[in-house]
Amino acid sequence: MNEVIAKILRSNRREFDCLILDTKEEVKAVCLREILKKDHLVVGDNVKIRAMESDDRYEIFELIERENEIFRRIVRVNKKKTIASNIDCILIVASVSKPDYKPFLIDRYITRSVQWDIPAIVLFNKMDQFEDQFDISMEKKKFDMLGVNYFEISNEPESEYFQELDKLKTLLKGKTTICLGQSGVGKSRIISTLSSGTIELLSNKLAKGIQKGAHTTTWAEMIDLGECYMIDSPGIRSMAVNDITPAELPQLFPDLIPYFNQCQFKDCSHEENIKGCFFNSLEMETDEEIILYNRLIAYIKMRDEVEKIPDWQR
Ligand SMILES: Nc1nc2c(ncn2[C@@H]2O[C@H](COP(=O)(O)OP(=O)(O)OP(=O)(O)O)[C@@H](O)[C@H]2O)c(=O)[nH]1
Ligand SMILES: [Mg+2]
Ligand SMILES: [Zn+2]
Repeated sequence: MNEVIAKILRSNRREFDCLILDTKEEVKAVCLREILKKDHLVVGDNVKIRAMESDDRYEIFELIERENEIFRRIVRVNKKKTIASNIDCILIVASVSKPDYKPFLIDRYITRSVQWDIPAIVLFNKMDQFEDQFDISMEKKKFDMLGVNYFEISNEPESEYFQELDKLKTLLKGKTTICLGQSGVGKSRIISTLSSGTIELLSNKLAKGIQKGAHTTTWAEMIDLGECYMIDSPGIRSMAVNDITPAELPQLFPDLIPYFNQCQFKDCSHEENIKGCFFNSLEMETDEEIILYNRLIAYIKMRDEVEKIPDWQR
């Protein structure tokens, strides 16, 4: 049997669900031990597989080089843990109501998207429940300033924001997209809506799976929507940034770098009333200045967090 290229949709400890790219046939595959030793295969990986003689499964004999990775570093053992690969787009899902919108959490996801070098789109979900709980226009302005695209959406068909999901779908055509965001913001339901109802009760299915095997290696699962691939993920409990070093953090705020460069001292801490700090000159009269200041606060919060970790632990 010839070798074919397949994409990993789901990974279980020993076995992978793979989609043969040419034929769109879903098959089970095991991985040659020497590959597993070298790389830990993840959802989104493209692999070369061939049919096995012993049973009707396939074997993975080569990992095709990844274009990018969604990862964290494990601080204590100094290892990289990859969660998914070959991602074209990150959907940062936020809800405008229940759970409340948390601006600083979105800033953290944006920082990660810069670190991973993958473009992000912010979704303001549950717009059918929006009653001016926060100043959404300022948030939108912030994303405009950051060059981050956003959509205001709702999964309720009678809401005027439901149509926005069609626009999003057009944008995601042909792409592999991962949904990230706090638990309860609607990640699973968005995927279900985008599938036009062909994928139902995804959240229930996933939730059950998680309960069953509390620590299975299945972190995320990829769904083939025909026009695009979507990866659902369980709500991330912590968006700690403690695996980022104080030295690399400023580069993850490219919007602030031109202003950092205007501070009189190279090692400026940008704290309040620091001599020569550019940010002291902000008069907070325009929206732009307020947004800039809020981005600085987001930066300082993350910096305080990364500086708390002693270097030997990183
Ligand atoms: N009113 C309203 N409710 C929504 C909307 N989108 C999702 N929900 C509800 O919000 C709840 C959580 O949605 P899920 O899709 O399970 O959220 P999730 O982000 O997948 O959560 P985790 O799997 O825990 O990470 C469900 O009860 C959904 O029906 C929406 O646009 N409007
Ligand atoms: Mg879910
Ligand atoms: Zn400064």
